[in-house]
Amino acid sequence: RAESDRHRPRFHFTSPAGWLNDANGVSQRDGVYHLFYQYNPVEARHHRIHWGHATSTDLVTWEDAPIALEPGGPDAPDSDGCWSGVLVDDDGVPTIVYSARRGESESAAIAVGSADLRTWTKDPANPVIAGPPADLDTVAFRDHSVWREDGRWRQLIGSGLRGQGGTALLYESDDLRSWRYVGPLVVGDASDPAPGAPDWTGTMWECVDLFEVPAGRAELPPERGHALVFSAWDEGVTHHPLYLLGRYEGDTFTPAALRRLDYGGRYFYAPQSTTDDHGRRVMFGWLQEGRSDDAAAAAGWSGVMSLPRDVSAGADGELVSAPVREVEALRRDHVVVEPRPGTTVLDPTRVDGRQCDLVLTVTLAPGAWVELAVLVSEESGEQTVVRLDRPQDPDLDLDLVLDRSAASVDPGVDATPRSGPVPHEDGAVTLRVLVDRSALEVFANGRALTARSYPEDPGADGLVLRSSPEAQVSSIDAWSMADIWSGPRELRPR
Ligand code: DQQ
Repeated sequence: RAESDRHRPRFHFTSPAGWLNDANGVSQRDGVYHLFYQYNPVEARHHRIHWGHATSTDLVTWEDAPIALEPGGPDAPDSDGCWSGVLVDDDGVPTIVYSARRGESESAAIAVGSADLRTWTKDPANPVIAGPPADLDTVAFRDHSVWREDGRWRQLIGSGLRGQGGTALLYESDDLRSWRYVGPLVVGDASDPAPGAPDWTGTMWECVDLFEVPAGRAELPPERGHALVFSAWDEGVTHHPLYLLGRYEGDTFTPAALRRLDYGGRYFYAPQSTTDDHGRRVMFGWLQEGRSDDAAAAAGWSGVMSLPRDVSAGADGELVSAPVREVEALRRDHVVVEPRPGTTVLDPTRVDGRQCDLVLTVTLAPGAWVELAVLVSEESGEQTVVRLDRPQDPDLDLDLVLDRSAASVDPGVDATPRSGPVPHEDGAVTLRVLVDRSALEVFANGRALTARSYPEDPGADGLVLRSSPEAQVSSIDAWSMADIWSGPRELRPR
């Protein structure tokens, strides 16, 4: 079974067994990166969630650490799960702030770690916040963004105000244990944009993450200096990650713009980020499955962690992301392909199409298009197509489209399209596509589109470039990517 599962990624982080979802406690301490994650080590479904833990010194290869948190006994506030949260440094003491789950009830809890972060002790006084403020009619109460400011702690907890929209509730504390409710930092409007829109803000915000936008290439006006990232949720449905650009000051966040963080929608869900020693904003997101629960259960694993992303402001001040440059260390066997007009087939003996990094520089005249088909099988006709279209109106953004209509002959996998706008100057675009078995990460001028694809043909490793005559593809740089485990990562169910 799982060892031979051809859909299991080889250079993305996956859990050693069972189920993985959100990134938690994303941080760097004494030079070491820590990635905790929502984890069910027993089976590949979301149930009795633990905190898994892995460490890395290079953001590329990972070493498993012992499970950090597991659900408490029948009377504990976290008897049904230790849900998402963060890791902070409390004057030298590593401290986790997480959501305790018992039945449907949600509260905030803490645990302190040994200096090596391998042993965790839950606070006997948990929960430290028993639930949402009694006078608010809330939709859910979970996930945490915690920071130090002006000599005290502040924290946001994701929630929704019934009849209004998603929100982040602001609290403050001197000691991480006793918290004072301040108020909603900002409240979304669940009626605008409309439900179903790709930037619908949902009725509840999961995994709120507030940070100062790293300036990157832009001069940031103060009214757009902060980003509040959240994942729009409604009635048990995980919709998509969004962010507000705005200004955080005092007890409020004044939004200036609402944007989509990743055009893959729920395939890059519940991201969490931290500032590392290089001053980068490093972000991880959860690549959900696009196959059925039964298929994941049969495989014995579910969920992939994204490559770490370096997130900063693009030239227009909006967030752009790219895999951290450390990922390039996995590149092998550089191939430069001179594209031909029309169709170019990449030589499968020179690039491993199941596991590769592809970079294209393209200039699209108005009306031009280019598409890169990956995971192509001539036998089954399967192909996953990444496409860029330039509208006739030269002032409009490019359209980035992921077409999975022929991605798999398995009717049980998600084939819905994904798309979003890509800003450009005179049609110039750098397109980067990373394929890792079923995991796909696409970046076009810094706009990300993440998804999953599950061809049935084990030999679906073809790479084909097609373009219209008005498209100029100057070059294709292609690399096979190394495994980060020695061979496929074996499952080690507990
Ligand atoms: N996943 C966690 C929650 C969070 C959700 C539970 C987002 O804390 O709201 O596993 O995917």
